[in-house]
Amino acid sequence: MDADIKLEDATSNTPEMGGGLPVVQYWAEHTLSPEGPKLWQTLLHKSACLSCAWGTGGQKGGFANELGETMQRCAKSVEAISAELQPAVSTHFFERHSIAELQQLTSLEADRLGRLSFPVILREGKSHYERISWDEIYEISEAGFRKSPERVASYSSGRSSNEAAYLLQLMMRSLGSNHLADCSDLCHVPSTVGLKQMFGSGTSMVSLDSLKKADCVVLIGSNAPANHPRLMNELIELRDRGGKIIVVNPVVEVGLVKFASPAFPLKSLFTGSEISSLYLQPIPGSDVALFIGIQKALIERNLIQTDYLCAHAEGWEAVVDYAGSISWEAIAQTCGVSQQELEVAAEIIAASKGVVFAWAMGATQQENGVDNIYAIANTALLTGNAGKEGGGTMPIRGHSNVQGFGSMGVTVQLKKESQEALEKLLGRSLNRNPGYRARDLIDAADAGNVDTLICLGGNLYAANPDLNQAKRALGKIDTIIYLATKPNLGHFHGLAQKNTIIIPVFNRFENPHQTTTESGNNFVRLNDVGNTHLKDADLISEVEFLTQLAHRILGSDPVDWRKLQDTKYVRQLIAKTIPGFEQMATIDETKEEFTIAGRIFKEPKFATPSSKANMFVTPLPKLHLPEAKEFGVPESTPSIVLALMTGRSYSQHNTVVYKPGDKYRGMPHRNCILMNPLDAKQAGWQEHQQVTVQGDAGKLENVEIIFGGVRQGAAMMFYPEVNVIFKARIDKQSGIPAFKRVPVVVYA
Ligand SMILES: Nc1nc2c(c(=O)[nH]1)N[C@H]1C(S)=C(S)[C@@H](COP(=O)(O)OP(=O)(O)OC[C@H]3O[C@@H](n4cnc5c(=O)[nH]c(N)nc54)[C@H](O)[C@@H]3O)O[C@H]1N2
Ligand SMILES: Nc1nc2c(c(=O)[nH]1)N[C@H]1C(S)=C(S)[C@@H](COP(=O)(O)OP(=O)(O)OC[C@H]3O[C@@H](n4cnc5c(=O)[nH]c(N)nc54)[C@H](O)[C@@H]3O)O[C@H]1N2
Ligand code: SF4
Ligand SMILES: [Mo]
Repeated sequence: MDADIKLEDATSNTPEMGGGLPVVQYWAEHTLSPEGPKLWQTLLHKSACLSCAWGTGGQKGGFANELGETMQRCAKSVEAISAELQPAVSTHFFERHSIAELQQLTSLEADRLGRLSFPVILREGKSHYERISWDEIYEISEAGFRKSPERVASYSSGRSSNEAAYLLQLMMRSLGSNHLADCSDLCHVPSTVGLKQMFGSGTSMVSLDSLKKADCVVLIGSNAPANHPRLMNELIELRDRGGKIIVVNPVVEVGLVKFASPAFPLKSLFTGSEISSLYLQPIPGSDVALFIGIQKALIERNLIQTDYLCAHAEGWEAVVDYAGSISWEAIAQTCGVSQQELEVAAEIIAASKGVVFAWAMGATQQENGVDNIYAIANTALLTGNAGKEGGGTMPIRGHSNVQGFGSMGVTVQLKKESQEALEKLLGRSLNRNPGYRARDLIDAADAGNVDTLICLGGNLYAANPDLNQAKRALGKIDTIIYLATKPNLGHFHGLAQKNTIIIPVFNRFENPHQTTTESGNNFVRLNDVGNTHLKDADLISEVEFLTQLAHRILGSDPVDWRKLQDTKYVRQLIAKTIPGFEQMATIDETKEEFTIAGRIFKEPKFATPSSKANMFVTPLPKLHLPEAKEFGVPESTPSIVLALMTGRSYSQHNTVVYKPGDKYRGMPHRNCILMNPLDAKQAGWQEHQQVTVQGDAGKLENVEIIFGGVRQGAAMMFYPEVNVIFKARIDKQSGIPAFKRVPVVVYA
């Protein structure tokens, strides 16, 4: 930790540990409330948790992980379920409230309107959404998708099922479009791109049972206590068996220092468990430099595994040479972490038997996101920690089925095997033009190149940087079809030029069909059918809508879309066309959930043509912040330029806010900026003072300063609100926007 930051000062507003009694209290409040019985029923339903990709629940029961260990449901799961169990938006709501009024709602207010329970349309020139018949929905949608394939697109978010995802891509590819933008384009796309290059497989190579054998975890850019709470159980157990945890994060997240998990009530609920053994606080966006430093320390101490590298890796000599050629001064200056600390990290890693390198958005949402993945995985390889029991690379995935979407072919980089299998199925070659990723889609729409867009869940508008651009871009699309469970900001701001349709769908635990999902650990879950609490609701399943639409546009040859309304047949197609999913063919009979073949590497034999890992040199990033005057702030105004990290508060799920504040960071509401006390004091400001925070696309005013354990020169704010102030700066290798290093100027 930086010598100049005292954790006590920075975190005087926060609880002394993550998790703890507030979590139990939250459970009790909800499960004992009037919604309690339905909540319990849903928690016990045999389906995967809606919230994160850790993937609790399924056939082994609502509380079990894939190894059958129970007590694995967290409060975030309850939060997600309870939002879905809200009553319906009232029948006359949209007649009574104009778009202008709806646009005044905050994310939380939009979500609190309740569940969508009937389809609506906003027609060109009209001020209100109105109810629409299914016939007209299909007419408009069909006309929309009969446009040129290059001008139709989809966006999706990883809460829907594998079956819906598969059908979406099959419909789009049958139409001749590759424009399958997905939330992963804003999330783990650098992990997918980077890991595929290196290991031939774009997902985690570590299974849960292998993680349980690790004696060291390097946790990079993850706020797991809030976003993947059950991963904390694994970290607690690792510390209990004498293992070490190195945290890499510019912010001291209190739950990564100490965490009290309700899964270990006697042991830890009151005292908490120590999590980090070493806490490194780099400058935002500098992780490549930090890992080059660790590599350099390993090389200088002769701690790299040369025999392993010779046998199992290509390109390692260049990586070693590069780390050797960069000076310690340049490394320490770029990442803001001292040589000494990096040497300690290197020694811990080298002394451990099995090291898992795990990361989330702090590593991926950067202008050099793919280089971050390379640098992390290079470090794993240099120490022989890829392809072994208890070691490896582990991206911590986001949405509960986001990884399944990628596997199902909702990606602009379709696997060769799948492409060939789909071509065989469709009896013709697929479009080879690269499709739009999420950011390309916004830019293409802004340039007037998109006529029709279907959004399978999500909130494309609010998930993007530069909300004014996103709004303008979506406004140039003729027809937008949103399939959603609950209203969100996108439905009120992301409006098409002619027709915006919102179609209410069943969620995972209500679905009339069996569905499957895939966790971040490559484990496929089978979700039982369910029913909805909504009375007289006119909901549709995603599978039914997609197959009906595809049938209208494409007929029944070569694909009999209507037959695919029975999802068993979709699973049979998946088994035939998606490598590693062969077991899908029998899952309906066996009910056996399974680990996808060819992804978990317990031996250093990878999925590349040579079976060796490919290593790539990662250039030291040149991090530069503009001066205040470049933002147009005069020198006479006291100001400070900071690297702003944007992310999630404790009680939100992506663009959907459940509760305003974040008690674990001491931030009482959403219009706060978490700052280092020294930065604020140097600018002459007090805690709780209000400031303006300005980026290159706009500003937010009356932002309250909160002192926190964030390193000097950096700050943190919450999305989606903050997305109005900055433009996208993109990683050229993966197309992801740099949400975690936004240059801003702050002034009073
Ligand atoms: N409850 C809940 N669970 C969720 C979600 C949710 O919104 N709510 N969202 C889901 C989704 S889609 C995702 S992608 C995941 C997100 O899970 P996370 O990635 O854990 O979430 P973020 O809030 O984006 O921030 C991650 C961390 O990155 C750190 N960070 C910022 N910049 C840097 C940097 O330059 N370097 C390093 N090393 N660290 C940095 C931040 O301080 C923060 O602690 O969670 C999933 N689970
Ligand atoms: N500044 C900043 N911006 C970011 C990020 C950041 O860290 N900082 N993170 C990025 C990341 S990692 C992600 S993943 C994106 C998230 O982007 P998205 O995935 O696009 O957004 P969500 O907020 O998760 O979408 C929520 C909506 O999904 C709908 N929904 C929920 N369940 C279902 C279902 O079963 N079916 C259907 N059809 N709809 C459903 C509901 O209507 C709900 O309102 O945001 C990105 N944007
Ligand atoms: S860790 Fe993730 S998958 Fe498991 S219960 Fe919590 S939110 Fe659900
Ligand atoms: Mo995400």
